Amino acid sequence: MSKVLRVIFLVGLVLAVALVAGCSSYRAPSGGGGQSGGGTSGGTSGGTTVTEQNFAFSPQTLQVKVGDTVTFKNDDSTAHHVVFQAGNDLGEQQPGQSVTYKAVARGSFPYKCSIHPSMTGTIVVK
Ligand SMILES: [Cu+2]
Repeated sequence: MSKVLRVIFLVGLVLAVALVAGCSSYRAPSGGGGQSGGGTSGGTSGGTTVTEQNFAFSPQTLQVKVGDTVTFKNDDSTAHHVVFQAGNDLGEQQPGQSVTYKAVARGSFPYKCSIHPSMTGTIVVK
């Protein structure tokens, strides 16, 4: 009897957690409207720094060489979390924090912010 109650309680708990998680991941930056493309049209550039600002990566496409270290700098007032399509997870960055990504192989490496999926970018390694 009490075992059954405990199972019911646990199921309820799991559902509540799932609900909360679902709600919080639903929240998206819907402000603005006409912000498609970002500041630098096209947005391909050299250098080794990607700035996270206004819920966008700048430049959106960064070209580097094998062996370069790319720095992602969070210049926003909210946390971002860079995750590469290939699996590299750079972790969550609080405002003002930087993380680095080492370009070890040639290719095109798309990534996005796992908190704000509309934030996407690509590192092109030559
Ligand atoms: Cu983000």
